[in-house]
Parts: sequence; C-alpha cells; structure tokens
Amino acid sequence: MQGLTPDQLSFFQDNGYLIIPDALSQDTVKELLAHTNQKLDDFSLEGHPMTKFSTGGDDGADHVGDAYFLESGDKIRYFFEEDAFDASGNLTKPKQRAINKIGHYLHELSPPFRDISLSEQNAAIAKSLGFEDPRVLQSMVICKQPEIGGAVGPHQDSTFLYTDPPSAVGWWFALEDTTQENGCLSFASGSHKRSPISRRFVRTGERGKEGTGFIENGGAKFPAELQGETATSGEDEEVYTMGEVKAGTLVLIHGNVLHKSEKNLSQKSRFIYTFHVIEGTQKYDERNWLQPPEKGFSRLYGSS
Ligand SMILES: O=C(O)CCC(=O)C(=O)O
Repeated sequence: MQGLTPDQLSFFQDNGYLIIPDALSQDTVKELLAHTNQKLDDFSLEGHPMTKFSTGGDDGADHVGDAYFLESGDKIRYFFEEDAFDASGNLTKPKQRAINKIGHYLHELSPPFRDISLSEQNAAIAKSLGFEDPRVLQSMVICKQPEIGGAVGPHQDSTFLYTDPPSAVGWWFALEDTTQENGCLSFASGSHKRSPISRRFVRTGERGKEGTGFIENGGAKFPAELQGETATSGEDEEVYTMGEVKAGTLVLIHGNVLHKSEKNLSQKSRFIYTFHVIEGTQKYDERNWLQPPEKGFSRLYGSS
C-alpha cells in the first residue's frame, strides 16, 4: 500500500494539515451515507437522555460531559444539535435532522466504518507520518445539520486526546461536499509549530457526578518532532484558510494545528466521518475524557 508522497508529507509538515482528494470512491461514500441514515432512522428516542453536543462556547465551561457522553468511548451513541430544541426543551426537527454527531466507537462496531478506519491504506499513511504503534480512537460522524448545524470553535485535537508528548492526528473524511455555506473546515496554516497544547480537556468530579473541564497542561506542549518550538502568536491573531472539499476527500489534521468550522445555516447537510490516531508507545493520560476500552485502543498495524 502506498503511503504519502514526499510532497504530501512535506505539505503536512509545513502546514499542519493535508487534503487528499478521492481517498474514498463515490460508491463507498454512498454506502457510508446510507449506513449513517439507517442508523439515524433506527436509534430510539425512548430512554435517551437527550444529551446535546456542546463545545461550551469560548471558555468551554459548559462542554458536554454527562455519563452518556463519558461512557461512549466503546459504544455508538447519538448527541443532539444544541439548536434542535425550543425554549421548552421540545425537539423542533425530526430526530434524523436533529443529531449533531454519532460516536465514538464506529471504527469497531460499524462494519463499513471499520473498513475505512482500520485499513492497510491508513496504516501506510500512519507509517509515512512516523507512527510506531498507531492506535485509533474517538470515531464519529459529524452531521452539521441544515439550518441548525453547530459551529466548532478554534481548537487543537491534542487538547482532547493528550499523550505526553502530544501525538494525535485526525483523519477526517468528507461524506458530502463541504463548502463555506454548510460549514467546511478551516485551518490556521502552520499553527502546529507556534501553538502549544497549553490546556487539556479532562474528566472531573466523582462517579455519579462526573463532568469535564479544562486544566493547564503541565506536560509536553509540542510533539516529539517539534520539541523546542515556542509560542509565537496568540490564537486570536491567526488567519484561517478555508478547506472546501468534495465528498470522498480525506483531510489529515495535526494534533497541534488550530482548526474550526462555522455554523451551518444553509439547507444542505454536511456529513463527515472522522477518527483520531495517537502514538501507542507514548503515555495516554488517565484524565483524558476518553479512556481506553477493555481491550485497549484499536491497533492500526496488523489490524486488517
Ligand atoms: O467537522 C468539524 O466541523 C470539526 C471536526 C474537528 O474539528 C475535529 O474532529 O477535530
């Protein structure tokens, strides 16, 4: 299997992201969308805690963190758009059009998503990126629904999936065309070299009263290959490059690069599938919101 070309690798190293068109065939995209829509039809509202996916605004104070969320690392669960409810808490959209994301174990429990996650192709890409023991975690379909699709503010993925030193890389597949109108990704190009992981998103509280919050990061702030880099700009000064892509495109996202997506107020959904990879040889923090399933995080080498 072919990994990244030298030009692709050098673009990723310089910019902190890489766009790879046609990584999935249009037939595969169709199958993944049909599978996702079936899941949205099938899940039940009965007994559902109606957990909304919230990033908690600018300071993250109200980031989602209930048991339904915290225990989703080895399950397939459904999180609602914040704007899918009226003032009395009733859904204003059919359930299929109200879900913000489905997560976080599709890469093991859903056969079509497993096929495009634990694949030889992805193992070859991980090898090009220098991973020794790449482990897959936190897979999700993000729906970004028409009219109410929530924004995702500027963030770095290693804040959420912290290893010491940081090692996360996101694999992000467009299942529909993404545009400025429906909330495509945008990137602060090169920010992985100037933006330290200064905060971490962790579990807080005791069992039964669990929550999540941000703490200061006392560990390494840049990955091994970028040790010695220092912060040279504030988050607020970054300029973002739009990443409009076609369905079937794979985008690789460095764990230190600042990226975001805006609200979707258009009439078109923006379904994507994403998972993350961390270096299994490095210490995965025991306070991270997502903890390993009993059998450990899924190996990419030797998995298929
Ligand atoms: O798809 C999006 O809008 C945001 C995804 C993202 O930022 C991530 O998975 O890290």
